[in-house]
Amino acid sequence: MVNQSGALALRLNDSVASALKAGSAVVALESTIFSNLGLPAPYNSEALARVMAAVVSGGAVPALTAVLDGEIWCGVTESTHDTICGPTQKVAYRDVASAVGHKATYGATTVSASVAIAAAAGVDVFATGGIGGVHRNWEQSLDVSADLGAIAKHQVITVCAGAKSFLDLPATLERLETLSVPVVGWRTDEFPAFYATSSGLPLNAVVHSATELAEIAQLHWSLGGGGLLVVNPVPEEHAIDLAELDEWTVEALRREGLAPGAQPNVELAGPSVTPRVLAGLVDLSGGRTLQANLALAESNAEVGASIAVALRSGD
Ligand code: PSU
Ligand code: MN
Repeated sequence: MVNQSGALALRLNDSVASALKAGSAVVALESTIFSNLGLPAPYNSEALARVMAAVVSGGAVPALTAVLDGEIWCGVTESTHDTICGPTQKVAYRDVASAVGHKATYGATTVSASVAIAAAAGVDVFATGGIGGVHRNWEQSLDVSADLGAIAKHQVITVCAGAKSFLDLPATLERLETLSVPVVGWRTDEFPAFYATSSGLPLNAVVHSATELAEIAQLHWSLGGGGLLVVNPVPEEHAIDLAELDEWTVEALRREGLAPGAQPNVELAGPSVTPRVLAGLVDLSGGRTLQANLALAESNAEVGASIAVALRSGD
C-alpha cells in the first residue's frame, strides 16, 4: 500500500478524487457506525443513506472511509455499501496497517482511523455520531478511546454530538483539554451528551456559524494545532432526558459487568464494549436511542458540510 515515492496509496472514488483535485468541500465519514458493530440492520443502511444525502445537500462530497480487500479507502464506491453495512472487525488507527497487511476483506474504521485517513487524503472535516472517550470506571480499566489522541494529532475538524453518554464525560473533557483539542459548541455552551442535548458541563467556546468556526480552525492550525472538536447537540425532537438516559446507561453497563464497583468483565473489555453497551441502550429505551442516533448523525453531517464549504470560501 506504499507507492514507489514512499507515499501512502489511498483509494478514492471518482467524486472524492475530483473534489480534492478541484479543492472543493469534502466530508469524511467513519464506517463503524454503519456496520454491524454500530447500528442494527436495517437502520444502519438508513443511517448511511441519510448521512450521505445530508453531506451532498450541504454542498460537499462524502468520503466514507474503510479498509476493503486490504486497501485503505477515503471515499468508498457505492457498490460497496452493502458490505459496509455488514459484519466486520473494528479498525482503530493502530489497526489500519495490520488490516492492510492481512488483506482484511472489510475493516470498519472508527473515529481514530478515519481522522488519520482523512488527514492523509487532505480532507479537513470529518463527521460522526459520538466519539469515544474516557470510560466510566477508568481508574480500574484504563479504557480511554484512541479517538481522543487521534483527534488531537491530525488537522481535521471532527463534528459529533459529544461523546457517548455512557462515558465519563467530565474526564473526557479533561483529557481533551490536556491534549489541547478545542471543544467548540455548535450554537450551544454546554457539552452535549450524545442522545441528550446537554450534560450540564460548560464549554468555553461557542460558534453560531460555519464561517466563525472556519476562522477559529485556520487560526488554531496556524498556531501548529491539531484537530478541533465541534459538538452539535442532537435535534431537539429526538433528544432524551438526561436523567432517564442515565438510568438506562447504568443498567446497560451493569448488564456488561461495568457498573461502578462491579468487577470488570474481562471478556468484554476493549473494543467490544461500545457495541454491546449501545445495543443494551436500544433495548432499554424501546428504540428511542436508535432514532436519536440516526437524527444526530444526519445533523452532524449537515453541519460538517457547511464547515467544509466555509473552509473553502475562506481560502
Ligand atoms: N458511537 C456510536 N456508535 C459507535 C461508535 C461510536 O454511536 O459504534 C464507535 C466509533 O467508531 C468510535 C468507536 O470511534 O466506537 C470508539 O470505540 P472505543 O471506545 O473502543 O475506542
Ligand atoms: Mn476502548
